[in-house]
Amino acid sequence: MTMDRWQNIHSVVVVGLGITGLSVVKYLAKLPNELTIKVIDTRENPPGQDALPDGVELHSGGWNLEWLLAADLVVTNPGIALATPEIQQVLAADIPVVGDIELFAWSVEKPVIAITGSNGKSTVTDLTGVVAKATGLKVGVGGNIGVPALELLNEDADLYVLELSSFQLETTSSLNLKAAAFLNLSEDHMDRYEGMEDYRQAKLRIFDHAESCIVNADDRATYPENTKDNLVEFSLTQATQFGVADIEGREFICRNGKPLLATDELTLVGRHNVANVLVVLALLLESGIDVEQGMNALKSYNGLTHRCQIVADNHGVKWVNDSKATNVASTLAALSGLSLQGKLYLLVGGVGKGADFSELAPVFSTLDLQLCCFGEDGDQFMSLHPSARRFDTLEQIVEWVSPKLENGDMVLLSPACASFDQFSNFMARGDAFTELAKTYA
Ligand code: UMA
Ligand code: ADP
Repeated sequence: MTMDRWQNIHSVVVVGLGITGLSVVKYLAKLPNELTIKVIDTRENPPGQDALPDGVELHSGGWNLEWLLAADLVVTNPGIALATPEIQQVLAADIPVVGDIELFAWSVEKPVIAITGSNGKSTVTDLTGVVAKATGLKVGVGGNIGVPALELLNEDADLYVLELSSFQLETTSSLNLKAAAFLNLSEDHMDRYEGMEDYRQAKLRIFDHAESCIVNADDRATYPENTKDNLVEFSLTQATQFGVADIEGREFICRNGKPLLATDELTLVGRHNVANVLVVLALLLESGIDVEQGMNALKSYNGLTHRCQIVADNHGVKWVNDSKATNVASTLAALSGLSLQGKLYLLVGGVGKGADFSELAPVFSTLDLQLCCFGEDGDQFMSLHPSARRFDTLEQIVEWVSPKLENGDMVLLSPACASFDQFSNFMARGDAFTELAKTYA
């Protein structure tokens, strides 16, 4: 199967290094057919260049059209948009352009589960992996969550669970899935897409070769255009295959009306996490996995770092790191799950990615709020609440805030923006906040 795909491919150009590009190069170098591998990265000093295997040429700091147009296959990093003029020239020359997930699809021989959506992907991916492992399976968990999919093929596994971004799905066309979930759709990455429909269509590609398509009945944008008989719906509000029901005064997560567990048994907090758990169960049960042995792991799971995580709790003041909230919907989810006794100091800002933040204003107006705006697009939040105050950095905010804090207050970093203006990624931003919280709490 794999070799057929490669029959007429002798020269491959990998565009964009980073952890994806590096995983692609290493994977290509191990294939039995002797490929010529070249790498282009438009950055002056691309991450991963020191780890390139011998014999792989690198062109950095710009494009190299000659290399691109002489290739039999071009493999792009998810950070490179297909709309990039140089990539458009490659496509116009009938040279196939794929991403790392497509290469994974060509190779993988075990069942795969995949998850996409605007928010909750990493939580659902991680928890699906945790529960599947607890049932005794060997599970490889990766994709957009931070472990390149191709790296997973280095270890033996019974099942793969992949988080897929719209960027990765754009360049994937033959991934067979046991079960696929599209969690929700809200505005994100509007700097990369022409509009919401374009972004949605990229995500819908997850269902192209899925045996079971899990969709959110509370968000019709997650449904594929052509109704399929393999749709499985979940909902927090309607009777669907996977839903919640009140049974003698207690709320249960149910499959076809039959209770699986009570929501009060979950350690995870927030309604959005109940939805996430519905999806985890749908993915596993629809893939034919008996989740019984994984139920304790599901109940005790307390989430990934950087997602609404309490990082300091001193003198009655909670410091909460939700650095992974990189769009409006995720910040709204954090605010809707709050149980607040005092004032909320909310830290917002960073790279806005062309988003419209006005949706936050009505929610802000219901809170006892001090809004602290920072980073490149901090100004865009200034009109959303009368308390808004402008800072350059997280450090400046925490210095100003800490003498004011009283019992019952909360300091919440849920920035609704990407971090790349001031940090290498959302994890570095969350770590910086956590350090400050530990110093000032
Ligand atoms: N870039 C260039 N020129 C190049 C190549 C890249 O300018 O030639 C820039 C692009 O702006 C790009 C950025 O570099 O956006 C990122 O490239 P990278 O080297 O950081 O990429 P990787 O390290 O390979 O990380 C990628 C995903 N990054 C993106 O999709 C931007 C990671 O998702 C993913 O975890 C990793 O592959 C493994 O699959 C990150 C992400 O932000 C966490 N994803 C977006 C999101 O979740 O919202 C989709
Ligand atoms: P993703 O991988 O899609 O970015 P994460 O699980 O990392 O998703 O969560 C990102 C942010 O979205 C966090 O701030 C988290 O609290 C919030 N979130 C998690 N699940 C949901 C959901 N189902 N709906 C809305 N927001 C969510």
